[in-house]
Amino acid sequence: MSAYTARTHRQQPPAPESGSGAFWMVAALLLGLTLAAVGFFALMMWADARDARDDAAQPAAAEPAAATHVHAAADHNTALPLASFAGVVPENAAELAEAHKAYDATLPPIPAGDLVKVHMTLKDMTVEIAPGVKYNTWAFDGHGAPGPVVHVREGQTVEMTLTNGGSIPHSIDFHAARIAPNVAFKDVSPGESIKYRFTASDPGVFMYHCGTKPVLAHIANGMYGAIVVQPKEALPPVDNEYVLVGSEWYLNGDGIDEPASLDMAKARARMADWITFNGYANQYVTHPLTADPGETTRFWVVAAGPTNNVNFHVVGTLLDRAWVNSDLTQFQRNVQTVIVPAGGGAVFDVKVDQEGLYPFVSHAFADVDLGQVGLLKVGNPKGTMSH
Ligand SMILES: [Cu+2]
Repeated sequence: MSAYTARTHRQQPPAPESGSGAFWMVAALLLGLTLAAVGFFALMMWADARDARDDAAQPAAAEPAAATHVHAAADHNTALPLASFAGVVPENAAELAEAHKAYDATLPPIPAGDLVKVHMTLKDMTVEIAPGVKYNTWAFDGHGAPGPVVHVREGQTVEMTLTNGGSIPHSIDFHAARIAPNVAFKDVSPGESIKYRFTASDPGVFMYHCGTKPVLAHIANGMYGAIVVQPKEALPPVDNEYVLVGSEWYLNGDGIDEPASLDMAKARARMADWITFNGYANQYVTHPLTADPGETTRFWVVAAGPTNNVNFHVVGTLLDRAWVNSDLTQFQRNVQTVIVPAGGGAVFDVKVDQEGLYPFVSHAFADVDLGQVGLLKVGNPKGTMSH
């Protein structure tokens, strides 16, 4: 698994072969051609300028086209042509990946009592989304992305308080809630808070996210997370439980010398630069999740998007139990790959007997190439994964 070999952001141009006669002959020829081309384009520009002057003298017949141009110019996050920064990392990426503290995927315990109070403060903050790649997020609870995992039991009441410590309005929408969204999920101005309650009546793993318009931008900027609602009647017991939130990032720069921000045109075009589990490319390749041979591991998976599904698959085994669409009333057995739709969730149990490194991926392999892969390290295998 070559995680960071794609390319680094400073590539040296090839050195010219100085002192070669052939080189100078070619150079002279190219110079001549260039001068001819410049002359031709100068002539064309003069003709265009004359046409434009003539057009300006006409009544404003082309108003709608002009208005469209103004709109495009106002969208200053748009850079054309769309430039990809996929796989662009600094030279010391491997070292930085090692130093990165991986997002803790372990499912946290359920708080006691009938009422679970959750308080998140939104912050504008810069986080790393790949080794040496910085991004300006709007983050839930100072976590970067995803926000904290909320874990409750079916029947508990969640009291959500959202404080907006950012610079523009935000909100929080829980897919696990049955509640009037115009009341609960409304925008909160900077410096203000909103508080609402809902009963966790539906078990499963659900997405939460900012629902402020344009939602594409707010989710793409890191405003998402997972809430796990355990069913009253317990699922089969397992040995390890991990939460994975899939998402993708759309960058207006490589994020290396200065943090990148959202490129909205790329988000609309679905042209991601990085695709991640828990917000950081390949973090569980460098820092694998663990299990012992013979243990069963449960993955609670949410696809936050904003747009991509997660095609969940574990290399080297099958999904022993798959609660598709996080419908916990029934599961499929021994399936290979399950789609977790953008805005959806699913739960997977995997029992691995043989020691080894088992990659968990989105089996849409462009996603793996952009960082949506991790390892389940079973036991203490020797060597590294070369898949
Ligand atoms: Cu928001």
